[in-house]
Amino acid sequence: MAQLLILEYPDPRLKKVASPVTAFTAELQKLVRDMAETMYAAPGVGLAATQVDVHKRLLIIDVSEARDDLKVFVNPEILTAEGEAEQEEGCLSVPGYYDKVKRAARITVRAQNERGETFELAADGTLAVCIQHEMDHLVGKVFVDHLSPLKRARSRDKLRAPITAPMPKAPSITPYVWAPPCSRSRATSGISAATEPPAMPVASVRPSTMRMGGELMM
Ligand code: K1U
Ligand code: ZN
Repeated sequence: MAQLLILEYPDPRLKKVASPVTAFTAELQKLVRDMAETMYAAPGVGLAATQVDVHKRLLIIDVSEARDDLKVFVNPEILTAEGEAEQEEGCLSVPGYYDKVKRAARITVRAQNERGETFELAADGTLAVCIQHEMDHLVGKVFVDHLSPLKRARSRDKLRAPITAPMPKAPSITPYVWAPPCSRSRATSGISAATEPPAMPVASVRPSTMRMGGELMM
């Protein structure tokens, strides 16, 4: 199995429309396994093939607490949709941004599994939200596309913004063995606030925005 790279908004490849799966091959089954490994590692509750740059109508979901109920939807279609529900959503392609989106409260879906067998499923709650969210990916839509232009710009800015974290400077004469804050806490380090080095804001860029030879993508 392999973990796949998840595309991040506003990568233009997230806008591609997926085409139907016509061959239920060992290659498709490997893609399902790799997507599952990627989703569980992220961690996420769903993943669409579009997000890993495969433009086929395939998505996976596991909303179970035990993370042991993987659902595979190939060529999914919504048969019925009713009611309205507004729930906070996140997206592995828009890391760190969450917002409420209005969707149908109850849906029925027809899809095939990875072996090509057709099934129908009625869903409500988080499963219904997640299926609709993942099906949007298959037509090139990300959840922030449901938001106002202002909120969408905010989500884009959040992905672009450097993270400002307090990072103590190592003193020149150390009365204790200095370690960066990630490897100790004030409670466990045994040093008081008075002896701790002053906090200094240091801009750091999250690694996901540094792909493409270290160049910022947005
Ligand atoms: O990127 C994705 O499409 C996956 C996304 C699915 C989703 C989440 C919430 C509402 C609608 C759709 C995620 O999984 S984001 C991460 C997340 O919500 C989560 C991760 C671990 C445990 C519980 C939730
Ligand atoms: Zn998503």
